[in-house]
Amino acid sequence: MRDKITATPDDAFHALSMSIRDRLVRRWIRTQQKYKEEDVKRVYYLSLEFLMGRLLGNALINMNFYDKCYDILRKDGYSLEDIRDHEQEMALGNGGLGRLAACFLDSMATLELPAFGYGIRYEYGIFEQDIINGYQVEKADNWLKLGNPWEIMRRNLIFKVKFYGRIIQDRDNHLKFNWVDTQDVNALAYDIPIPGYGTNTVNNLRLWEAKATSSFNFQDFNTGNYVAAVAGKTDSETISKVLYPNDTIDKGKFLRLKQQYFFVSATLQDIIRKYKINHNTFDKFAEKTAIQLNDTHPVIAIPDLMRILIDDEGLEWDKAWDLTVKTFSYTNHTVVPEALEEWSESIMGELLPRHLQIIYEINRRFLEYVREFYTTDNSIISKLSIIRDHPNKKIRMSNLAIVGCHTVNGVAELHTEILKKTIFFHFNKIYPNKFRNVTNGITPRRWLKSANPLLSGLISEKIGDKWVTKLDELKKLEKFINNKEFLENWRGSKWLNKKLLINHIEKDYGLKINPESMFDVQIKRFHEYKRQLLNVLHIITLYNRIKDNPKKDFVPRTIIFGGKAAPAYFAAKLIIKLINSVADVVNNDKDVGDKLKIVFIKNYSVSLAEKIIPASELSEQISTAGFEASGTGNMKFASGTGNMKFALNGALTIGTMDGANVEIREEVGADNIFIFGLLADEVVKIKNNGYDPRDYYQKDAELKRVIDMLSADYFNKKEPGIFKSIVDSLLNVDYYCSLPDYRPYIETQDKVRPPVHRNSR
Ligand code: NBG
Repeated sequence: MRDKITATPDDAFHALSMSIRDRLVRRWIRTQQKYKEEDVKRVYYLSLEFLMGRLLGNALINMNFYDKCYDILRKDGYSLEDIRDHEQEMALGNGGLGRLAACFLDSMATLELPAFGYGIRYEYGIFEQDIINGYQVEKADNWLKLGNPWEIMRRNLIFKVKFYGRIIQDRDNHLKFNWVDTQDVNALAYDIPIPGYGTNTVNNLRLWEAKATSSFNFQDFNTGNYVAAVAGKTDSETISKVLYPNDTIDKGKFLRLKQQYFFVSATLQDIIRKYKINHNTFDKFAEKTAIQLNDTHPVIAIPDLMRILIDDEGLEWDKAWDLTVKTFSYTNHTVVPEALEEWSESIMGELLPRHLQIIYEINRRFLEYVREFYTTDNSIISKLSIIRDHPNKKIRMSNLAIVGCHTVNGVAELHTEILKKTIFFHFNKIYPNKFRNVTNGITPRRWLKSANPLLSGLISEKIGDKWVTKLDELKKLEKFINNKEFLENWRGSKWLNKKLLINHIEKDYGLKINPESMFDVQIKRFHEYKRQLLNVLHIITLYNRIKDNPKKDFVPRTIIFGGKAAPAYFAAKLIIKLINSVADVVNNDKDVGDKLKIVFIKNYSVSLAEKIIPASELSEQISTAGFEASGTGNMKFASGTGNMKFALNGALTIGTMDGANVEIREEVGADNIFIFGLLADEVVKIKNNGYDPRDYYQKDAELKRVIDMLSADYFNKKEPGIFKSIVDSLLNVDYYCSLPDYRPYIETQDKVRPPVHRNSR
């Protein structure tokens, strides 16, 4: 018990959240009851990642209670903003894939769809990033240490998940197998309410925690071996301990396959339990159940449903297969072939022997079909096979997904086309209607209404607030395109948002930022294909120009970076160090002054994105064309906003013809997005022709000078040689085509004009 004097801000956060959750629980129970009574078709979104961010502000906004709550608290001497800042982030995801899952939950609840999210309740989310001497240092994200007021433990909802063991053919039915001598782990459910905006619908996100089936091995315990006795318990509970911090590539890790099957098995048992409340047979299963697989991570669900239907429920193979394909669909999030998940056959066979057997049977039947109706060419067949034979046997999870789902979608038009024309070419020929595009989107509740109250207030004042659920409404703003007062207020809001971000930067980094400078922002995971390095080449170019000509008129810029690199991804981590080294020199150079500042905001997260994006004026979406499946950061203010010319005074985009940029250009018009660089097919062509990056280096004096400075340790005098691998890779390989895109990028950057600020006119 605390009173007003002893209560900490954290206490205030917990008290407020609990009382808001209480209000949600009533609606939540009603929603779930209604789904049950009406026996609706349910959609289950299975994802190994949910990058939810903070929940309090979002809940208040969706319940239409934010302003009222704000006033009540203020009267009591509390600030809602401060309280919100005390919420630990729910950072159970790496990047776009996990954030997309979170946005979908918000949208589905708002659309009142009977949707259920399923995932893992990781004890540790994505690592916390610190920057020490310019280098990324990882720390554990102990987000649950103070408890989580949003989750409700369902102590009666526990499922047993089996691993290892062996299989025995059923004596009476040769198609059935019994999976015995297994090592079991319990999955315990935790529920998080997902309120829709402006509706009474409250959906559910169910996350599983791993619990040992029995706490001790009594044999060991009795012989005095206490540590060995509890070791088994800790071992099984490590399954839900920590989120894998890689994005894009997570290959071959045993624990990760365990995580995948753990949450899939518990989820399918739960789905079937719910189905059986209203049904005695499986006849209607596919009519009542849609399961969306977020990337290949939950694809083991396909053989698992087959196993349940055949071994536990006694269905024939054909019937089980028909239901399975009609139930599942799969979203692909990457075209990089080396990033597609594969599991070694021996690992799969050891951990999930029955599943491996089922996968072989699925593959046998599929290849039989291919030979009969498509081709007998073995080189094509070996590409289509779910099992890869060479150099060692692997299960290709994407091939399994395509065969076992009724629909496969890419996440932007270009991406879907690349899937159909390249990596899944033959699959698309075999199943011409299976591939579909669903371009990623974002929830305007979090990314506009909540993150940018100034701008959203302004918008609602002019056109009402229907835009919060129907972004097309924003088109109505075109009427005000020449309205002086509106434009003035628009600029004012951007100015204030920049000031808020400046406060944050000055407080945390001790840097003085020029509010008149253009805020040029690249926030996303660090990956070579995203080309933060190209951005650095631009920065050094600007630096040289200022140094050469300090008196010349120059568009001042503050260039902001944020993002984490996978802990084992050396090249990406070195780019973080490079940015910080360049920042050190540029920010402290008297000739540069406030014309150019570089800020690396550490520990980039959903809540930091909510602070940075409203203040940004130029968004960098500069991946090598063909590599970024979609990009969700780029959509924050662009997608669906129609031809908002006045976006010229908001955030512009500079980018390649990649991912969703292509569609965004159609939406916002070519004058609100600066496009440059090689197209996806040109990237392929130039690589096939074996281009030499040194040609670009030799022919472009400005570029040569930049690279020579890196070779000469200009930015790292105290640590000579550390950037050698960057220079070597640029000049000798340049896999991501930074050199061919350098000149077009620089020329396009030169054209970007800053928005006009209130105070600068
Ligand atoms: C990522 C892509 C992004 C895309 C998100 C969400 C993976 C495997 N892929 O371009 O790199 O925006 O998925 O679809 O995380």
